[in-house]
Amino acid sequence: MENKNTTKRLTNRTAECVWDENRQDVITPEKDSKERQIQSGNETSNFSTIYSKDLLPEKNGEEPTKQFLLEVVNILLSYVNKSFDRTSKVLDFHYPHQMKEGLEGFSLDLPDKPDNLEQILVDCRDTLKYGVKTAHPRFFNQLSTGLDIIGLAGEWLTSTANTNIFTFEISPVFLLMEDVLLKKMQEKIGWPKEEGDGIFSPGGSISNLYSILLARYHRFPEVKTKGMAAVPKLALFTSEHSHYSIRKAAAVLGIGTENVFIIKCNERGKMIPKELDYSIMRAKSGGLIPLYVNATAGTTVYGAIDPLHDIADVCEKHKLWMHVDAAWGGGLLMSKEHSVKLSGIERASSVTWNPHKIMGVPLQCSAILVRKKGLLEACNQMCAEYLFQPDKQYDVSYDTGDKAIQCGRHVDVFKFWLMWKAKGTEGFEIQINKCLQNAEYLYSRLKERADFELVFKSEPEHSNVCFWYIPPSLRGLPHGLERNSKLHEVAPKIKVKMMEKGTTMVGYQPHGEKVNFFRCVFSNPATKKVDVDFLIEEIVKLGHEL
Ligand code: ABU
Repeated sequence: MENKNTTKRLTNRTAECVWDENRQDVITPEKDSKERQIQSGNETSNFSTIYSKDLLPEKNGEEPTKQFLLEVVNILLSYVNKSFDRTSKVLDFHYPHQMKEGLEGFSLDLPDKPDNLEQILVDCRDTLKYGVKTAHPRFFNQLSTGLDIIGLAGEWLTSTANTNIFTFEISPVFLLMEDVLLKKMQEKIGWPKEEGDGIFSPGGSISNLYSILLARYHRFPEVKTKGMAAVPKLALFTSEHSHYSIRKAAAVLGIGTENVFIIKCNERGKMIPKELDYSIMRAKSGGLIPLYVNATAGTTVYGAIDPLHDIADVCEKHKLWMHVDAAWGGGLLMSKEHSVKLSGIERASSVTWNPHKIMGVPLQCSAILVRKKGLLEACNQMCAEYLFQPDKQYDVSYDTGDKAIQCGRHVDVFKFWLMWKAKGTEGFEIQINKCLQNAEYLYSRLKERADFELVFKSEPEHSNVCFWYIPPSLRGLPHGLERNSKLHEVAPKIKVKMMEKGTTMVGYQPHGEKVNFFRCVFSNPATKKVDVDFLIEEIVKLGHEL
């Protein structure tokens, strides 16, 4: 499985290594020959004779560990540089069967005998090579894009610390950082200082699940011990443009997707508060107990922000829990220019906010923020004695892990805390404003062109721009079924070519009665106007013959 490129690359590595002179001084003839190979700079065969068992904590494992990790860093640095390089591809696409068959020495099969570290390094490099460069300035496919270098350092440090964020005992620094971040986020939401609680969770869907769990426990605390048999038939409300995780959480929590009432939106994708009011009354007259309303601040496809004050009024009228799913829109709270769009969020009982989206924190980083202090713990606490001993030597209120529905929890806060330190609040503001400026630019470019149609005519509220490309063959057709069915095929056909060519990536989907259209989202601060122009021209190039 010799790979010429790898051998060449590993040989070149010699010049890049920083040797530890002190370590070389203490080499003795008895030392392991592998270590001597490394220190003599005999690089070509180095890693091919070294195995993971030779690394720390193995005796004399310091030097091979250092050289191995330096090589890994070289691979990662090369990837980081390529990710930001406009002349490199966004992806080197291969179909699943091609990957499974194995590509140029890259095999997914797992061996019984260990592979040597040369192969492990090749595997690291190839894993990145055949993946997608989500930090590329021309990757517009997802809400989470970009690569923040400080955030990356934070993630590396987190993995190196390799601890679990459930008790102060084993995460003293990270737990206090989590507390600091949650308080800052609550302040941005606008809750009074004496209120507010929260926890970081593994993604927006889980944060949304927490919100329903809390709403149910708040109204029917007996559910914790007696289960759903002790609870009347509940009704939840969310808009037709909201995220599917609300319905999924209803299924998980035993409420049932049929008891999630889907509220109509206006043409801009915003929930219509009157429709919400009618729907709540209909649910009541059908014998259900309305419990919870999810308002969305930044819908997944349109980027629409529901009218939060009007929805809060309806919730107050019917005494319902108001949750705001601001997974996507929460970042706008960091911008003086755009935070006003979320006015009313301070009236919510709970908020989902994903810093791993437009704030650019490396995946994953999502918070569920709850206005009522103590509710999270009361709802989820199980007091496992082996972990949450009440007689520890410190204030055990810092053992926040029992607020979570998980036991083990990844540390998602350090990279976020480090980024906030490195940018300041104003750095996030600049970054977010830039993303929205890119969206405004794309919107204004498309508006003036005859070969594109915008899905909604008004200016973007967030950084989503939704549009159809109309190839010449469809331009003369009258609007109707035939045109729609042809138009429905355009975006997927362009997307296939785009993936195979690897120059850019943008998502598409149908929505309601609207046939397949592109959704371009901006969350990467590396993207510039030139990339927006590139996207437009690339779509035209790939689609004009269709
Ligand atoms: N709500 C999860 C992210 C969806 C997206 O990136 O399009």
